[in-house]
Amino acid sequence: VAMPASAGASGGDIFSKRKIRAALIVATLALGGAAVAGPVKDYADMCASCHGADRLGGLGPALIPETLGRMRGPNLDAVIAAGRAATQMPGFAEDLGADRIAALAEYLKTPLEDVPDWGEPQIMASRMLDEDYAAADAPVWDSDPMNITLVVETGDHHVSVLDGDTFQVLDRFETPFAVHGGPKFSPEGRYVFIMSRDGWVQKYDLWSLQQVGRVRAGLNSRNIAMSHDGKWLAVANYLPMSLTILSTEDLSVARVMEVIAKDGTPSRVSAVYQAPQRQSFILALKDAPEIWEVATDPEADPVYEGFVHSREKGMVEGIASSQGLFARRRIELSGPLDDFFFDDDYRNLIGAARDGVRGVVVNLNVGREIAELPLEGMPHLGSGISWDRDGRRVMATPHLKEGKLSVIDTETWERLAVIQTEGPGFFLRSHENTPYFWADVFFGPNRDAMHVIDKQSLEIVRTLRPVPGATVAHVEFTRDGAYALVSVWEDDGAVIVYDAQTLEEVTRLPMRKPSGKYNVWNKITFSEGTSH
Ligand code: DHE
Repeated sequence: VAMPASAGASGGDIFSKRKIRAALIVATLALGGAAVAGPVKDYADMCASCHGADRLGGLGPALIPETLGRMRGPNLDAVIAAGRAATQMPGFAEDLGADRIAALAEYLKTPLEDVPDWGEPQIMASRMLDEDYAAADAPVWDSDPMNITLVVETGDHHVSVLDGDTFQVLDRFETPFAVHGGPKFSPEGRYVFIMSRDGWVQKYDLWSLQQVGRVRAGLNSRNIAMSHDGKWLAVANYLPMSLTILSTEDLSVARVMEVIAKDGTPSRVSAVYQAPQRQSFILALKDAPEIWEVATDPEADPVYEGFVHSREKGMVEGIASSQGLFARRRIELSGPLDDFFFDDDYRNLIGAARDGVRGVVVNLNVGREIAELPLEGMPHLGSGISWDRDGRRVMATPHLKEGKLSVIDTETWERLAVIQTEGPGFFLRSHENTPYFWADVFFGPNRDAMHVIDKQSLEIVRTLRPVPGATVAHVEFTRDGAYALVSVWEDDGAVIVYDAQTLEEVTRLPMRKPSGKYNVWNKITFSEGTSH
């Protein structure tokens, strides 16, 4: 039975942890220790009641390699031995000892033998709509609704809702365990949808400051995308290999698309994005050389450039699996793409080839690769941003394996410049009203540095080091671009607000390992310099 993955949200009460351990021991004795000794039995005795008999999660998160392999922080043995701070997870060092803990950790790293069905009936059975939720007629606060900014706090699985003018915290609510990727706002900015790596999707009403409900759309998921009209939310899954499309209205299932490549290979979905001008979702397959385009508005066929253009020119074979809503088009590639970026009108997609040394440009209208450029050092194109420079539209991307940023001309697809940084970075951010873009140094000894770079000269104008030794990463701007919010990505971290012009610190808001930050206006207007 699926239960809300709310582990860890309600604080690290030592007494409740003791109670959990005591209850587990009593339960084990009552069962008479039926199974054979070993990690499977230890799992059943100690872990299953919170993490699910099938390791797919319950009160606590799923304990499968797809989830565990992604978690940063203390290693698995240490978490089993000592518990996890600020969560309900107790320590088992006394009960199990080092050898049994090591065996248990190894067991958790083995893939599941069987992935249970996770289709419409299972997803619908997991849906929980909050009974005490009441939709407010107007916001229950008097801040600018377009300048609300969310901070995902991964330290204790919460989101803080900030007034973007005063930086006052209006609410701090619990999320599912291990949120990943950007939350997505409804087009008018009232509702936000948040996804966890365990596949939970949470709907929250910013006007009422209340959760509306949750549903488990996948067992292990990558990210979510909102349709152009706000009606549908696509969830990219690794487990099972599917794309789940939910109704944003009530989190019900609109469609579960099994992801199977043209040659019959089942595939995980690397990521899904909204292509607003195309009125479609674009997704990349991780295990097959294909991109899919899924229609979200059949009424808008004339501007549905992807389909119409291709159909008229007869350039793409096997265009759509069907007509109408959620019709699917396949674009075949020479190899799978891991991570990608779109140009401004969503005509072209630039993706990172698996070899980590090339970028591949795919024209989505004609449905084929049109250019290739050298991008060694594993470009992180998902973090790319674009702006105008010398009358040309350029984009920049960090590299996960090298301390540099590449700046690319999006007309000729040539690399114009390489900016050396103090180490490999993860996120880039800018805003149309600021002359700079901000680049973190997420990896290596200089992860406490944040470069501020001139968008025209491409010179680093300042390197900020707000907390020596602490990771600083990910920037979001206020609606007008006047302030930049930077995460001090540590458990006793903070969001630091900088004046985006003078680069002086304005204020510091204590936060628990803040990761991404998301401003309503910048997101719903597809502001230049933000992720989409
Ligand atoms: Fe992310 C966004 C993929 C590891 C924090 N990350 C994304 C997106 C993708 C992606 C496809 C865009 C989704 C979206 O916003 O809709 N991330 C990957 C990976 O493949 C990678 C390298 C390996 C993995 O673990 O899956 C990875 N990501 C991480 C982390 O280790 C980070 C730093 C910590 C964490 O929370 O797991 C991390 N990723 C983020 C954040 C965003 C993100 C904060 C949203 C950025 C934004 O501004 O929109």
